[in-house]
Amino acid sequence: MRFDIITIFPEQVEDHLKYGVSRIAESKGLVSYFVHDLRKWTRDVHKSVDDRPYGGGAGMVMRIEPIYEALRELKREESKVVLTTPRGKRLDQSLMRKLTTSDDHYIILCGHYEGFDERVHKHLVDIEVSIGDYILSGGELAALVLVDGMTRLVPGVLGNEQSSIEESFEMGALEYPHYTRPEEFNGWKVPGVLLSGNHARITAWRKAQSEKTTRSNRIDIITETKHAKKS
Ligand code: 6GU
Repeated sequence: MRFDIITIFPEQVEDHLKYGVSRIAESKGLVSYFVHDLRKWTRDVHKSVDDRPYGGGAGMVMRIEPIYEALRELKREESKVVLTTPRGKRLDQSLMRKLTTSDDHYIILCGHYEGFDERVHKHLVDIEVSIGDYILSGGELAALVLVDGMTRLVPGVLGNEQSSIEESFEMGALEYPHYTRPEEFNGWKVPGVLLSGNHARITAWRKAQSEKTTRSNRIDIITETKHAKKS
């Protein structure tokens, strides 16, 4: 898997990729990351990536030319171009998995300012992704969320494949609580059932706990999964 990330804050993105799952994936030779400064593809002395909107109004608009030039250099036949923008398709674990399995080269454009010249959306981008219903000041964090979530799904990246398969969202329920030593800390005890050695009881307890948390925090994923299974 290869990611090319185009941004006006290359240091921020590069720095993040030095830690955790991306560092491991890269050191195993399973994923490579290339971070590019969008200003590299500007031609004016000010290296401007944005301009005032036609028709007037507040804010600035990302210009198409530097993006076009960047893609002309980076894009190959098989590349998919992703734009991070609050108006994109909302990212969830199933989209994360679908993207990871369907292609091997992603070019990610990090959104900024008021948005992009509409011709970027229309002619240069394959997929628009939002990471949730709120507004961030820039697309870098969103791009990093996407890259992190996809990287950990690349086969061989995680030590324990099961840990990603069994996880929350795709199962239609949130995780059950975990405990480790000591058995008692500060008067706070580990639930007795987990020390019982009775695996049937432990499994039943975990399922009940998982349902309780999901009902109280995320009733929407219970209903969504039911509907998905029917269709
Ligand atoms: Cl992808 N970009 C920005 N700027 N804000 C967001 C987002 C993306 N997803 C949710 N909020």
